[in-house]
Amino acid sequence: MIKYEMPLLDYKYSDLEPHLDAQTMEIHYSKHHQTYLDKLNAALATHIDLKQIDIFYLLKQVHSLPEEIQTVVTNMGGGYLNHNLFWKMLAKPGQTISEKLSDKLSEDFGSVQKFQDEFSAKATGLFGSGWTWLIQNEDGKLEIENSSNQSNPSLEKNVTILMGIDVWEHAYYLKYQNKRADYIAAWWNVVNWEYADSLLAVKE
Ligand code: MN3
Repeated sequence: MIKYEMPLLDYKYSDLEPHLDAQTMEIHYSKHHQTYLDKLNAALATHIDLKQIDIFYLLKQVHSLPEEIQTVVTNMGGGYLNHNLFWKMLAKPGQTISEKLSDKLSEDFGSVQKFQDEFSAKATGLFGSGWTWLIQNEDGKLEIENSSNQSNPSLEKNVTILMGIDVWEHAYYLKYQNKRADYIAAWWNVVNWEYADSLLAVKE
């Protein structure tokens, strides 16, 4: 039997105000994320022989699962995993960026500002629903990548995800309506730089 649970948040819904409003946070967590989880668990409950493993590894081997649940596990399991990551990648406003991360961003993008501009442009330009990620590839280089729907690059290749933004409309529509660029600009205020720094590998 295999069953996943909602993660706990390290902050209150209102802690990311005014950048991410409490109502959007509450609906996003308690309705959208909860629904991904419930539908994932419901699909898995039809196969009680499956063993509990981390959701990341379940998704990595989704093609070895019974065919009739592969699509629902990809979509709902992907949504479950991505939101687990998303909440951890957010923090109360006021975090500063470490020297280690700032140096690495400057090395790979020219400057922290250039990285942010490139990331914002990529997230603004993503067509439809999806995510924009900062990843560190196998060679140690930082890259920005988009994914559609509820996929993410670490499910397809050997990379580390350091940062990511949900650009599905449900992530911002209540406060920002069609103005995705405004949501992205506000999101920079609640990026968890410490989390990204903790995952950054630096070659000596
Ligand atoms: Mn979402």
